[in-house]
Amino acid sequence: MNKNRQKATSVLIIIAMVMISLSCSTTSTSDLAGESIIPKPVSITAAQGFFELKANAAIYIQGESEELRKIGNYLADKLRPSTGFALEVITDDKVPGPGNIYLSLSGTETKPGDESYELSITKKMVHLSAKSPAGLFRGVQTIRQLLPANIELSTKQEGEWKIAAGTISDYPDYGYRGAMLDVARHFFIVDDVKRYIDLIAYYKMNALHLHLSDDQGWRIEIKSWPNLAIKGGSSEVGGGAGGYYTQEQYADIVKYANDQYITIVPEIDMPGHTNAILASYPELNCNGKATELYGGIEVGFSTLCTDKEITYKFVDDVIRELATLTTGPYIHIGGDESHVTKKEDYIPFIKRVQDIVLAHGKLVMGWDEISLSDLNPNTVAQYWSSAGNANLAVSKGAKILMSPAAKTYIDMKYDSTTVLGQKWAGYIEVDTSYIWDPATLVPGIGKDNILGVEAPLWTETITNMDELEYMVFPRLPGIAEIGWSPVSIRNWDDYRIRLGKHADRFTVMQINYYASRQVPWSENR
Ligand code: TNX
Repeated sequence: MNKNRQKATSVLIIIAMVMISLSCSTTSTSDLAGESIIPKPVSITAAQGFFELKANAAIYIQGESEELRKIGNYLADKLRPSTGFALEVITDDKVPGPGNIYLSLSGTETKPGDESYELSITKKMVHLSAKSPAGLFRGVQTIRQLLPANIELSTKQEGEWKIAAGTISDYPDYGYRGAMLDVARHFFIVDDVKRYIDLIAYYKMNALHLHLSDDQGWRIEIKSWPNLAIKGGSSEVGGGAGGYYTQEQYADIVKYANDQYITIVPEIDMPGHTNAILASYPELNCNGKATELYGGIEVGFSTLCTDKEITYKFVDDVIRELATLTTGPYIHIGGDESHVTKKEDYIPFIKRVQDIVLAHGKLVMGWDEISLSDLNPNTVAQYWSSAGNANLAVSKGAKILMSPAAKTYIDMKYDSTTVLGQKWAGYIEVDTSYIWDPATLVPGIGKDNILGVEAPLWTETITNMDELEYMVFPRLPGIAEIGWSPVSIRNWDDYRIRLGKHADRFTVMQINYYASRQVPWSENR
């Protein structure tokens, strides 16, 4: 080769290298600010380069705390199967050397359950720090979402595990971000509930409200009233066998949720939506006769007998047992659609039930109708349909949990072609469920009045996990974002693109989702 040809060849090689590096710079690992994180973090600053997780990496946790070790183990469990790396979890007070992930607590927790976190990614290290373990757990979800989607697979993958460099500073807009699952209309077994917990945790939600009783079924063992579960648990919509959680199983669900910094809010709906109770104990009916079990989907036809003293003994026993199983602050007393309870009976009933809940050391949540009664301080009214009720609750000093049916009822059909679901609150396409602001939706109710947001899934038409996931995804990530990300950084055009990129994650996590045409999905379906 003569000198000139040598020169030409090296120029070509240099051009090729530049082109390769340019094309690499368009991959997702090059720009932290361009990553598709849901909920969108409050602030992201991108830097040059990336961190690469390699086989010799370990997860260091600061100090000897059992709780932090658990979070380290959780992260390791998520990353080990697909990377095939050992990812030892090491407790050490020293900042680790290069190549590792480091979880540490910093500063002082200003309020209990502070969920803020800071994530710093450099070529040398991924450092997640937070004021509380809950904040670390939320930050871990960000780390998962920053790695390639294949990180969620359960078998070893070939591939590079890179995270773009930069810093993220993040915290939630609302303290309560929840989902509700109706296990009364159709029963869902413990493993299903655990999967649902895993899925909502991925989007940084922190509450799961379980609708444990309704006309069609009673789902929690109560030792002092055993027939509730035995008889009342034996039915569901459509005539299926139903089911219930033993107290041990229920405690297991609560613990499983708590380990992911999710609070379980149990609901016993009363005085309406009570046919399963009335079928199990004749003495709770005004006429003393048990009703038939019910497998239909009508609402508003049943009521506890509010004049009988035994009704309050029943409520007291149930709430006492439930309170001992409840680690979170709230017990939900329902109170919705009591169409056959006279108003003059409903009002004192709700007042008395609130007092019972408080006497057992818990705070009250109830659907927005409870605002017709006196409300104890700290009672939360869950707005679902009546702006008047929600305003009344606020005027009585209550906070509001926002679950507007026309936006957050994820049992509503997406459009006229959706087979599952109902449509009484309207069709809810992905944009409809995303484009709203809790603080301005209901005139008279502002941010200071709002505890948070919750997406209820009623299950009259939903019978299994595949169907559940189809209704939940992709609307739930959007509602999680509404609860977490400030309205100033939320925007549908940006969100739909980020959501589209989550298709790969849905696929590897085997989530059955509705591929709305409003969203540019990242994979061909
Ligand atoms: C209304 S929302 C109900 C539920 C139904 C739901 C169906 C609320 C407090 N009550 O009993 O399951 O509609 O979408």
